Parts: sequence; C-alpha cells; structure tokens
Amino acid sequence: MKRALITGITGQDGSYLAELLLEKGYEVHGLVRRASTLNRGRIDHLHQNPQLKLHYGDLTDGVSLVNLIYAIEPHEVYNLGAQSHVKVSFEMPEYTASTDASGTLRLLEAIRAAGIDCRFYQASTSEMYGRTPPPQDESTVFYPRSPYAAAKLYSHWVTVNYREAYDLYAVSGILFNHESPRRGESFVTRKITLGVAAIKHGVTDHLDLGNLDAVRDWGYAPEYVEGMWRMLQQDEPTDCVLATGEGHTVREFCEAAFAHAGLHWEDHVRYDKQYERPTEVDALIGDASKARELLGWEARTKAGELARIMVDADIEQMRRLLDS
Ligand code: NDP
Ligand code: GDR
Repeated sequence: MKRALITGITGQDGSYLAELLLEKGYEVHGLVRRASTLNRGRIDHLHQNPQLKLHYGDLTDGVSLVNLIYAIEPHEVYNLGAQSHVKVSFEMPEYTASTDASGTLRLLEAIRAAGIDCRFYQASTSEMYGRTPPPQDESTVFYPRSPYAAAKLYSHWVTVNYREAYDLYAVSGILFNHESPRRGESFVTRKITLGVAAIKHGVTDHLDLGNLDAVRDWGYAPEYVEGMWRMLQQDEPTDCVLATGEGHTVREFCEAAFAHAGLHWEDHVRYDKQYERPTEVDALIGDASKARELLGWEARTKAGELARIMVDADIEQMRRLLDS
C-alpha cells in the first residue's frame, strides 16, 4: 500500500487531495497544526477512515518534519501547507517566509536525509508571475509582487535544485487560482458567494471589496488535485501549469454570482480601500497546454459554472444555519 504525507491537509486543497488518495487506496498521513480549537472542519467527514492518520507538526518546526518523514517513510509527499493569503503576507512577511519558503527547504532536507525513495510535490503558484503579462506558461519569466509570491518562488527554485542536485523526483505544480465551496472565507470568490448568500437571506445588504479590475483564471479545486497526483505518476519529474486558460475580472465574477441569485451586484457592492494591496497582480491567465499533452489533464469547470456552484452551496449552508 502506498503511503502519502500531505502538509496543509486541513486546507481547501489538502481536504480534496486526501479524499482522492483515500479513494485510490493510499494510506494518507496529514500534518496538522495544534490550535486551541479544532481546525479540521474540512476533513471531519474522513475522520472514521482508518487509512487516514493525522500528526501534529508545523512547517516552521524542522524537528517535527524530520521525525515524521523517518516514522512514516512516505512514497509521496504533497507540500500544500502555507500561509496562503497574499494580502496577509504583507502584514506577516517573516512568518510567511518561514512557512512558505524555509518550510519547503526543511521538508526537502528531511526527505534527503532520510534517504528514502519518495516523490515530492510543491504547491507553486501563478502569483510567481506577478507583473509579467498573460498568457503565462512554464517558460514565462517570474516577477513576484508580494512576500507570499517571493517566498513561493524560493520554494519553486529549491524544488528544482533538489531535483537536479540529488536526483530527487521533485516537481512544482504552478497552479492558477482554484476555488470551491471549501475555499477560505477571506479569498475574493468565497467572500463574494458568502456575501451573496447573506444578502439573499436578508442577513445584510452590502458587501465591501477592493480592486474589482484584477483578472484571474479561476478553476475548480477538485479537478486541480487530480492534476497534482498525476504530476507524481510520470516517468520523469517535470513542472506543469494547471489553469483554465480563461481570464475574468473580479467585477465579472461578482456579476455572475449575484445574477445567479437574482440580484444586481451594483446594488450591494461597496468599495473599501483596506482590501487593496501595496502592490497588485493585475492579470493572470494560464496556458496549461503542457499538462494537457503530458498528463491528459484539462480544466472542465470554468468561472461562470464555478460561481454558480459556490453560490448554491453558500445559500444552502446559510439556510441550514439560519434554520437551526
Ligand atoms: P489553504 O489556505 O486553504 O490551506 C493552507 C493549509 O496550510 C492549511 O491546512 C493550514 O493549516 C496549513 N498551514 C498554514 N501554515 C502552516 C504551517 N506553518 N505549518 C503547517 N501547515 C500550515 O490553502 P489552499 O488549500 O487554497 O492551497 C494549498 C496550497 O496551494 C498552498 O500552499 C497555497 O499557497 C497553494 N496555492 C493555492 C492556490 C489556490 O488558488 N487555492 C493556487 C496556487 C497555489 P490550518 O488549517 O491550521 O490553518
Ligand atoms: P489571490 O486571491 O491573491 O489571487 O491569491 P484573492 O482571492 O485573495 O484575490 C484575488 C484578487 O481579488 C482582489 N480583491 C480582493 N481579494 C480579497 N481577498 N478580498 C477582497 O475583498 C478583494 N477585493 C478585491 C485582490 O486584490 C486580487 O487581485 C490566491 C491564493 O489562493 C494564493 O494562495 C494563490 O497562490 C493564488 O490565488 C494563485
């Protein structure tokens, strides 16, 4: 039986990846952070599965990573753990670097020191392209625009370096934005769909947002974790972009989400400067041709359908909450 270790298992992607690997018959080990309240809402439904094993640890704690790699001897490691909020990275730059940059190095060193045959997936990001205009693919020049993106760029290159220096099967998936009903509440798509649900149920009548002109390539998270897995099943390790190839502004996402609930976004959305970033990434639109050819992977769900899926889920969830 194959053993996988997932850092970030309690996050959006980690929860979908855990489901996928359990379905495929893996023994799945997850790194979880100790918190004063349980933070496992996204994987609660997997709790009874005996093939799922959770361990306390932290990407900022190298000893915990070394101990886990030695104890588990995983065949595959998916490094999804991160301080993943771009705006927050301007407020917590050093912590972001420790988790999102040095954390990757700690994990790679633990794997190298253990001398095990283990494949490594790094959660790289379209944010690394930053100021370089679209379309972006594997050969596009990087120009990070936040402490988050700069930290992720370090991890991207150190993953390449460990592949070349130590012959490790280590790859980066350069993933464009991907969303779902499990998306964190402070990312813009989820903030919008939660806002739509709250307005629809009469809980509030407005939603405060920042820059509506930013263009993003939004896909559906469950499809992207399948791509991660495929990247670790190839004969040769290589980095791949996963994206839909479609770009939409935040304004267009708003329009689609509000319209699906029979609302007009302009009646409810207000501008709030506090959501602007010191340096913005204006436009990200990915070219995933390599993933299509090599992995047979293609994004099926595009932004319009994604907005509908997320609005329906949030309206239903809020209805149940209000009824209870
Ligand atoms: P989430 O923010 O939903 O999840 C992040 C996960 O990382 C959580 O499980 C969190 O734990 C964990 N984590 C945070 N800090 C640490 C730490 N110091 N040590 C160990 N674990 C930690 O992110 P997503 O699921 O959306 O993204 C997964 C990965 O992919 C991230 O690395 C992100 O940067 C990257 N990425 C995401 C994209 C997207 O559009 N979603 C696109 C491209 C890359 P806790 O629950 O305790 O907070
Ligand atoms: P992003 O996602 O920065 O692309 O990073 P986010 O949803 O936070 O922002 C997307 C765009 O929307 C604009 N925006 C707002 N953003 C937030 N969060 N809140 C607002 O109120 C708001 N108003 C406008 C932003 O300025 C931005 O232009 C995500 C994360 O998942 C990263 O971890 C990942 O690497 C990248 O996607 C790819």
